[in-house]
Amino acid sequence: MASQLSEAAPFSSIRGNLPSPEEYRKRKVALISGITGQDGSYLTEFLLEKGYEVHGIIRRSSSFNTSRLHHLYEDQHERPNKFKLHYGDLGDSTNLVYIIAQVQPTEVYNLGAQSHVKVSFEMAEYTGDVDGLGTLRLLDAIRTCGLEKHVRFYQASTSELYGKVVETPQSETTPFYPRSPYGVAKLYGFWITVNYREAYGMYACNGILFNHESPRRGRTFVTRKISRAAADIHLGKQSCLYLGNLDAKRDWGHARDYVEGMWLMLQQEQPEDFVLATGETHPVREFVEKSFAVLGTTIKWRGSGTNEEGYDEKTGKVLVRVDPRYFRPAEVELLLGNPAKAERLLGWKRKVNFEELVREMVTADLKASKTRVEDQN
Ligand code: NDP
Ligand code: GDR
Repeated sequence: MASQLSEAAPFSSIRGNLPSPEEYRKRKVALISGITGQDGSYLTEFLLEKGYEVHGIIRRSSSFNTSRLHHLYEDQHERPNKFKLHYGDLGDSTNLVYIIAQVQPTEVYNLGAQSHVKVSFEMAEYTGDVDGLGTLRLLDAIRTCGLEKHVRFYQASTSELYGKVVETPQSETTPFYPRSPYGVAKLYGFWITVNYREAYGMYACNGILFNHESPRRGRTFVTRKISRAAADIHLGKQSCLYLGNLDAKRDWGHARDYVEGMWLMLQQEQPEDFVLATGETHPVREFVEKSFAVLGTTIKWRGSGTNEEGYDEKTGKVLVRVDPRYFRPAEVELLLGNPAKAERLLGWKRKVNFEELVREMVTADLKASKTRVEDQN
């Protein structure tokens, strides 16, 4: 895809003729890996609103993978020089160098990842390659282009780094103890970002983000699986929801709030690492109860372990069952973040609370379920 953006690649060579970092950063050009994901789509909207030219890396796929960007694509005809997608992959260094040289971004957001924790146990090497080494490849592509003093870099780090509970609430000073191949790969991503900051003076930040959700959340993550099933069960399209560990506790916020925090991290005097979280934790079981409650159904529980089930208080019908297939070989039982540093230094604060998040997701899934025709791809 040759770039047609008027402001792309304004400088004549990869390593020559670069203006000072201050001059270079007068343009506002963002490059996002993982732009087709939940966070990528919200971040794109946010940056376009701020007047950025936004470039994204998308993977070639035999099926349609840009549905979360569809509305922005339409908009592209109105703003032709503001939004551009480039084929690429975090496993392909040459391609990353080419994209960076062509786009000459002022900010790079590394959101691309195999982001599913359970899947990472089945695809451990691939997850390590993309989530761990992929971060290195992107950082090195910036250096190869001679832009290490010009580009600001955001790394999508995660509360999965904390893994096994050492202390709560978890903050920037809490020791890491990842519990999955995903967490371990992201540990590499975290430290290589710190290392490039210290070794090459790069403006590089880790956002240690706790779980954040939205109606655009992937359907196999637990919140969206629940909100979607609650809507489908309510409309008689599904009879029962099967889940794994109902006792796991997560600090759930709204993705739209969190992408603003990513941007804020890149607008400071000095690069630092920040936790973004709500400071509240809720069990999966409560997400189930609150989701069904939005639709007027009260869930009661009986049994225990793999025999536990949730039933409709009024009809007695069993609507939720446990399926051990969804258990993980090693689990992260409790996440609860302390966002005090981000609140103090970035002025960041989440806006959407837990109840509002659940309501928004269930309401969106109810609306979508009423008109959904299953995709044939
Ligand atoms: P998603 O799973 O929704 O999106 C992941 C994105 O990465 C997709 O665009 C996907 O492309 C892309 N991707 C996957 N593999 C590759 C690859 N090999 N090369 C290039 N791109 C690739 O994740 P989220 O939006 O929820 O999360 C964004 C980032 O933040 C991820 O790195 C995640 O690990 C991290 N994170 C997320 C949190 C959350 O609660 N959402 C919390 C903390 C961290 P495709 O669409 O083609 O699959
Ligand atoms: P998580 O999110 O692993 O925290 O990673 P997920 O929604 O997958 O799981 C949260 C908790 O729910 C339990 N659970 C189930 N999970 C799924 N997916 N499916 C089920 O049926 C189910 N039943 C119970 C899980 O065991 C777990 O304890 C997300 C991802 O976005 C990561 O990329 C990100 O880094 C972290 O959040 C912060």
